[in-house]
Amino acid sequence: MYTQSFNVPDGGQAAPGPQAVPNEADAALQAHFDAAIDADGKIEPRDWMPEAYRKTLVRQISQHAHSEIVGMLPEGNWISRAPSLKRKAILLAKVQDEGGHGLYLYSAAETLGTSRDQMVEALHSGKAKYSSIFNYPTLNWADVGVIGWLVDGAAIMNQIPLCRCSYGPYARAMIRVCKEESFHQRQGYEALLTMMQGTDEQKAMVQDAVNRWWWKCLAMFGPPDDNSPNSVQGMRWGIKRISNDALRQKFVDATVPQAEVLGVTLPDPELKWNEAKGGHDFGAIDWDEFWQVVNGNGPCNKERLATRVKAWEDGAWVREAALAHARKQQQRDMKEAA
Ligand code: BYC
Repeated sequence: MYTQSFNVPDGGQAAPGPQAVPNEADAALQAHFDAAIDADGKIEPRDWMPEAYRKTLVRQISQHAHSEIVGMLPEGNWISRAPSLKRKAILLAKVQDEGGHGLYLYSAAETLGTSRDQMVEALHSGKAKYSSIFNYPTLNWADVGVIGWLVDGAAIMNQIPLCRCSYGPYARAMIRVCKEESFHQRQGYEALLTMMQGTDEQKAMVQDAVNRWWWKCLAMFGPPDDNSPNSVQGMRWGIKRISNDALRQKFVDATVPQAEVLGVTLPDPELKWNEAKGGHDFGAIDWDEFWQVVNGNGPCNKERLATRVKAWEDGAWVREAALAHARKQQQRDMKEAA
């Protein structure tokens, strides 16, 4: 079962970040917290918060951070094979941005009293989840464009409401993340537009990539609302603002006209406009496949984790050197102050 609960105290034990208080004294603090949530206010790191709220945030933010970091891998594979200097420079910048998003998010989660080392350990040991979407392979250059257009497009749809999340550090991190994601989405769409003006072979590559990624992107929004155990409380706390199904619907409705302009067919014979609901109907998502992937059995889960663990181990000397330097600096500062 995925959780970071092992590093978030359950009872009244004080966490290094926001102050925890014994349960008996909670009523007034709880009322203050509830009032802030009801008034659509922000909760900040030093504010009292229920432990369940803290845990939910650590779970979601750390999972989000891991997704950004693991998300660097499928596209990173293509940096050395980008078809031009321009595409290479764009892809390098994009992958670097994802690394930055991971760092803002780890920092936001650290304000809740969980260290980055603890979060990284949870990822590397397989306890922590990251987005299902990054467990699929990137087979050709069109996949890189489709990741920008559809994966980042889905990410933006999910993340714009998070800019209004009740937890201040997460909401503020998401504002910058969303601006950068918007660039990522456009570069992907533009790369695909270029390919769609090319040879028949290039057009076929784009269609093939869309066929392989479409359903995986719909599943990215998480299980249907009636099978989403965290949604009700997440919405009550103002962490989630729009439900998994509502975001999925918005994504489909926004993407259909973009596909028409691009000249690709979305691989769903049941996809059609429904005048009565003011949105598109679409076919059934394969949730068995989704859970297989989430539970570690997707096509690339093992490879992705192994790559992250190796990068961490290979970087041990850098962390040791940085710590040694910090210790020396501290000793020098203390000597000077004495
Ligand atoms: N993959 O009750 P639910 C990016 C889990 S980064 C894996 O609906 P919740 C990008 C869920 O964790 C994209 N697991 O949960 C980066 C829960 O399990 P636990 C990442 C998933 O939290 C680089 C269980 O299923 N974005 O786009 O209310 C390059 C039940 O779900 C997934 C974020 O992380 C999934 N797709 O809602 C390019 C955004 N979906 O934890 C692009 C922040 C669900 O109880 N996160 N699960 O064991 C969220 O908005 C929410 O956490 C979710 C799930 C909508 C993902």
